[in-house]
Amino acid sequence: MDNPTTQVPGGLDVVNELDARAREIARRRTFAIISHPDAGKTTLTEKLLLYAGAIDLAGAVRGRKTQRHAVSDWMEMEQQRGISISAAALEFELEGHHVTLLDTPGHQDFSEDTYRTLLAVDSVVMVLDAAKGIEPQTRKLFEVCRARGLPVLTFINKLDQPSLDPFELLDQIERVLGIAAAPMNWPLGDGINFAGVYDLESNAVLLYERGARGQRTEPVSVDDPEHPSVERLIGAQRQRQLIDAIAMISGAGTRFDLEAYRAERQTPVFFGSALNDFGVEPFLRALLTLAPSPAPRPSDVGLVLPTDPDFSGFVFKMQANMNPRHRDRVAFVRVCSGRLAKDMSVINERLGTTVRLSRVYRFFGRDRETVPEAYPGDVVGLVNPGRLAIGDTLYAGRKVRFPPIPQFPAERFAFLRPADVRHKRFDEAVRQLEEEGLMQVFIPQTGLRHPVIGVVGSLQFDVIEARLQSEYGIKCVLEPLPHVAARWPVPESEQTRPITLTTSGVMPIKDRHGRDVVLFESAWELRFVTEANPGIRLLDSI
Ligand SMILES: Nc1nc2c(ncn2[C@@H]2O[C@H](COP(=O)(O)OP(=O)(O)OP(=O)(O)O)[C@@H](O)[C@H]2O)c(=O)[nH]1
Ligand SMILES: [Mg+2]
Repeated sequence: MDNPTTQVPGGLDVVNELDARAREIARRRTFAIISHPDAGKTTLTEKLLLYAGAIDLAGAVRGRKTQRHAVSDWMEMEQQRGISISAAALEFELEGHHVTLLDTPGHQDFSEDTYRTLLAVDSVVMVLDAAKGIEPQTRKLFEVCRARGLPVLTFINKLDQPSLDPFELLDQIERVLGIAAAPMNWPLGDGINFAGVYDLESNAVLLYERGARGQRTEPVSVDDPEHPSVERLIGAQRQRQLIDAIAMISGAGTRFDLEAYRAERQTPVFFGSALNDFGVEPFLRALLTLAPSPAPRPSDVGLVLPTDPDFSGFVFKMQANMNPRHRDRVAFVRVCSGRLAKDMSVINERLGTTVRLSRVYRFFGRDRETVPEAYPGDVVGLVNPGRLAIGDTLYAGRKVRFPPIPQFPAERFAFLRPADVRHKRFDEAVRQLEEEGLMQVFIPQTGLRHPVIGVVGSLQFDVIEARLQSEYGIKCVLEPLPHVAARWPVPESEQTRPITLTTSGVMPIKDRHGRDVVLFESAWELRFVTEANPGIRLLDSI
């Protein structure tokens, strides 16, 4: 290629700008933490923040009232119940890296939020509970990571409690998930006998000291596992077990290979205990060195490279009322290419309208600060005046559209009405929660016309009720309906006659845009109506 300075208007400035951008991209790490509920994602997140110096004191997931809560579980209901409900974005600088970490909820009722979050990251940390191994939700989320080509690092947590045999855990990863598992360190006992981990790469013992939470223990380097110093550190029996384990790993085990990890053929595995701050620091270090920087993204005009000069990004999440001081709605945007600068004008591809970015925020749980610029890999928040929706592509310069973000079909339905029927803000509140993708809203065409809401899992009903109360001051009544599916009837041709619903157990209704929808009480009614209307397709999303 010719020297670009002779070709590009702007000469050296352009080249310097390109260099600066390439450097910013290379130092970015954007990842999500996933697992089955309760494996310890939020606890690990909190400890990673602690080591990164991003917080001074780790909060607890399920603390006493007076105790600090985890930064990523900022929502009132998350703190009351000790579970994560909504994915939280946390950004910090560490050792020259710019890290964006997204702590996701494990519960399947909130999995749509987790799936959307997985669209916005370049790699994943999978947390396993050492006593439980691969649990169903972990398996489902892993499949999503595989489909999206996301490299996975594994942290096996809770070694301070009785655990499965480490070989059994590795075997489960390989068997159930179908990916090679390369141990990076090896646990020395478990439960009350847990003495620490042996670093297989650097031959060092990291000792676990009970009750030493928050204190940093330095690894003790040893010549090899058979050295007498190892016996002094961990005792003869554990040393014997370690030597045997290493022999097995060297013989038949998977050895770490960066290429294989990046190509999703293997997952490097670390053992530790997030609650006890144990093994967290080496894991964080590995994350910085092993996890990939922002990757190219597919779009309607082919792959968008992070180094492409024009800005592009997409909205993957909306959240209203994050901070009681700013009762606003935030659209979370993953930056995919170019550079986003404050006051820049970008185009919303869906509407063809221009959006001026007068305020660009980065987030730390519920806290935010304005930033002058953002680069590929970053997750930024834009205050949404109702003109941005989940899945929207934003771009400047070359027009581009990222793939749509499908909505999960609702499986549970209920009438939603305010306890005080004259509540003025009710409609607005419902619209905002709908915009977040927390629920689908349908409008009956007869009767009192209270909205029918549709969700994937019943815990979402609790969240809707709690948030309407705490964020909008609206006490609501939810009346569950027996329906299990919503379908949009779409005629295959203009000649098709209107849908006939000659069975009980169906409810004709409309969506927000006035389109016809039918709710079904069971799969039987759905099949019956499908067969009775051959020229009409019944779509589960539109
Ligand atoms: N003994 C022990 N308990 C732990 C450890 N790590 C986390 N826990 C506990 O496990 C429980 C669940 O931890 P969380 O961090 O909330 O788990 P999570 O994966 O974020 O859960 P969801 O977000 O609800 O899916 C909490 O009570 C933690 O204190 C650990 O290393 N050892
Ligand atoms: Mg959590």
